[in-house]
Formats: sequence, structure tokens, C-alpha cells
Amino acid sequence: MKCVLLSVRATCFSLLSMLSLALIMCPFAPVAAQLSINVTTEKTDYHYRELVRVRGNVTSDGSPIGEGLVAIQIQDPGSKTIALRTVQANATPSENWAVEIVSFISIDNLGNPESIFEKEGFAYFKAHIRNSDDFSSRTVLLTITLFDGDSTPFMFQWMRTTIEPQESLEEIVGLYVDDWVSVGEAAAYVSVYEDWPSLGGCAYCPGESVVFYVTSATQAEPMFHVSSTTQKMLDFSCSSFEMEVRLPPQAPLGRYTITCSVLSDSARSSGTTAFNREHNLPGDIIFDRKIDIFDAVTIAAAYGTQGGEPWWKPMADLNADAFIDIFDIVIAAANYGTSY
Ligand SMILES: [Ca+2]
Ligand SMILES: [Ca+2]
Repeated sequence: MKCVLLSVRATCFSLLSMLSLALIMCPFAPVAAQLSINVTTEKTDYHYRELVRVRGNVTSDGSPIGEGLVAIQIQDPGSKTIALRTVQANATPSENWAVEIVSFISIDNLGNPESIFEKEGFAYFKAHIRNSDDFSSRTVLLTITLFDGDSTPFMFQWMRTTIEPQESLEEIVGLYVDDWVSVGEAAAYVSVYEDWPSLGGCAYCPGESVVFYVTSATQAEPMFHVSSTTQKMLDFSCSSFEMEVRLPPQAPLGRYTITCSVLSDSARSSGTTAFNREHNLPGDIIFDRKIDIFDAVTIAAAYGTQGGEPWWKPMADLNADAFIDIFDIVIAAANYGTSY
């Protein structure tokens, strides 16, 4: 009897050994797909209030993915985040997200729905976030970035909190609208992340956005329909994702880092790139290291416009007051004829 038992054990052992060997040798054994992301900007150097186009590709085992979520974080030379958004990679996945943005609206200071805000005042937003998980609490990084109609991020706000299982969080923020911001259409983008993308965090769910309108006290009529460039889909037909960001007037010189983290079908990856905000002498709008007739013509073509109006050119607003007028001409004229 003992002998039979030993023989059965030996048979089992050899079967297990063969199975293990087969799994190791088998070319069809499941292997996790290799998710990879690359991100680029169309140039390496940018100047005063220039538009930075960010685009990238996400592949799985070398083939473009069908859908995914990409977090794009842009940090200035002092590592301060100036914009953070979640965009789709090709398409937005439809899943039941553990943490989701239930609603995101713009409101007045009493909590009533409002979509028109005057410059040099506050715009208010209410975000409703939910942790739908039955058992796990979640640490959430909640971010809101405001962009004006020139695609310039002018306010970034974040908070980190923990949401218990099946609990919700309602957050109201008041964000200042600077005087240099363009009037007309603007947009607020809200996102929730596990952590900062620069620390490896991915988006919990697709981001949400709300369009609002910026007015100024000097405006005769509020403008609601301007030729806005607010985060339009860009024509990068071969890219998985894209975003455009104009450097704010006070953007410091130096190296900016763009970190992207991607989540697709439970796989994750991250990638980075960088660009420089180069010095340019005030008035060198058509950047060629000299201030000449071409720069003068560019300012002249935008003369008399307010930020957001047709013919407005943020790069020509040299004193960043949302008007192109005699003060900008004076600044450019002081450098006219200079090469550097
Ligand atoms: Ca020039
Ligand atoms: Ca100006």
C-alpha cells in the first residue's frame, strides 16, 4: 500500500514538473502587454506668450491603443504646476470608475448656477466627486485648471483628500480671474488622480469641463461668441492625444517639464518631455532676434484690440494688460532696430 502511495506521489510530482516546464517553455503563455507612451512638443524653444502644442502616442506592444486616459502635467522651471488635465488617448474608455466626477458646474458666490464672471474678481466652481468602491477608501488629488480663450492657463488649484467607500465629496472653489486674461469664452477643467503624474499617479476617470465667459468692466457688451481657440481638437491626425497651452505672461524663463501618465485597460505607463521658455527682447514678436518692421506691423495689425477680440494677438500685449495700445508700441519702439 505504501508503495502504491509513493508511486502516486511520484507520478503527481513528475506531472507537476512537466506542467511547470511546459508553462515556461510554452510560447503562448500569457504575457502582460507592454504599454508605452511618448510625448513631444513641436518645438524645443518658446517665447513670450507663445502657444505650445503638446502631442503624443500611446502604444500597446507597438500598436496604437484604441482608448485610454492620459494625464498631462506641465511644470514651470520652479516645478510649479501651471496646468494639469486628463485627455483621452484616441477614445475615452467607458467603464465603471471607482472614483468618478459626478458633476462639475460654475456658480456664483451664493451657489447659484452662473457662467459669466468679471475680470479682477472670482469665478466659482462646484465639483462633486464620488468613491463608488464598496470597501476601499481612496486618496484623491483633485485639480482644476482655468484656461482663457487663448488657451492660456491662468489659474491652477489642487487639493488632496481621502474619500471613504460609497462616500461623496462636494468641493466649492473661488478662483481669481487676472486682469490680463482675455475676455469671452473660457474653460475650467477638473480632474481626479491617484497622485501627481510627476509622481507616477494616473487619472481615476475621464476629466470634466465647463465653459464660462469672462467679461471686463470696460466692455460695452459682453462677448459670448469670439473666435476662441479654447482647447480645440488639434489636427494631429497621427497622434493618440494632444493639448495646447499658451505660456502665461509671467511664465519664468527656463526649462518646463511635461509629464504624461496613461491608464489603458488596467495597464499604465508614463513619459516626459521638456521645452525652454527662451528670453526674447520685448517687441521681438516675430522671433528672429531683431526688432524690425515685421514686429511693428504685427503690433499695428492688433492695435486697438482687447484680449479675446478678433485680431487680438497675445504675443503683442507686451505689458500684459489685455489691451494692445500705445503702451505696447512704446515698449517695442524702445527696442526698435535692435539685434541681440
Ligand atoms: Ca523680430
Ligand atoms: Ca498692452
